[in-house]
Amino acid sequence: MILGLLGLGAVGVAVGKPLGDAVSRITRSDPTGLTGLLPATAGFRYYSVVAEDPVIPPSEYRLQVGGMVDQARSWSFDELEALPQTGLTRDFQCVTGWRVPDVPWSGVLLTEILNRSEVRPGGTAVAFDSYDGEYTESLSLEQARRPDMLVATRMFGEPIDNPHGGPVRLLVAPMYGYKSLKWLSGIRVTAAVEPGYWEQRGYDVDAWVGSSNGRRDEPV
Ligand SMILES: Nc1nc2c(c(=O)[nH]1)N[C@H]1C(S)=C(S)[C@@H](COP(=O)(O)O)O[C@H]1N2
Ligand SMILES: [Mo]
Repeated sequence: MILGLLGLGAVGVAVGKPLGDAVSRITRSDPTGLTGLLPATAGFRYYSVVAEDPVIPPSEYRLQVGGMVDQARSWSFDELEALPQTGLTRDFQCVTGWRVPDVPWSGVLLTEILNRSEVRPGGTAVAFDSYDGEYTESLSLEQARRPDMLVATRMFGEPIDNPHGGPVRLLVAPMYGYKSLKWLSGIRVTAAVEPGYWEQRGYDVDAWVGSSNGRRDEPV
């Protein structure tokens, strides 16, 4: 892994591995590092915890939904696009300090997918897996049913590109960016919250912007 090229600087958390230093790097598809200056994704820094990002053609994409549900199944990209679509415009904010205001997203509300899966009575949380084989995330079932939790297929009115987690990523709009898992491959309903990748390394599970992680919500 190539470390720290985007120069995010020190992260003011006392616990865990400093996220910014650990994972920020320039995309292979953009060795000039100018991605952040392109209009489509202006302001975004690119993050990945793996050396080789997964590349998933939309025609091969599958979202596996299982765990404590009565209707486990997989969804193709086209099937997701045939479900009711929701648009959300929200600030996107990384816990390391950068923020992109008013990002338009669209996709399927997580609760729409959960409803169609028929969550069993013992299910109280949701775990998320990535095609990268490393990154994971989690939400309580109550959080997952909020109207600002999206299985996102579009960003800035375009299909989500590969560095930003396309064809399908999670958008956890009211929380720090690390909750918004890229290259979403699986949704599992669980009996208890299973802390995700950064949460196992000291970051808050409940990552509400401005109320956690030492309130490091000032844009750099
Ligand atoms: N699979 C995966 N998802 C991920 C990450 C990651 O490293 N791998 N980084 C997270 C962090 S810390 C942030 S701030 C956002 C960044 O989104 P971007 O890379 O599209 O800018 O993705 C989140 N989702
Ligand atoms: Mo982040």
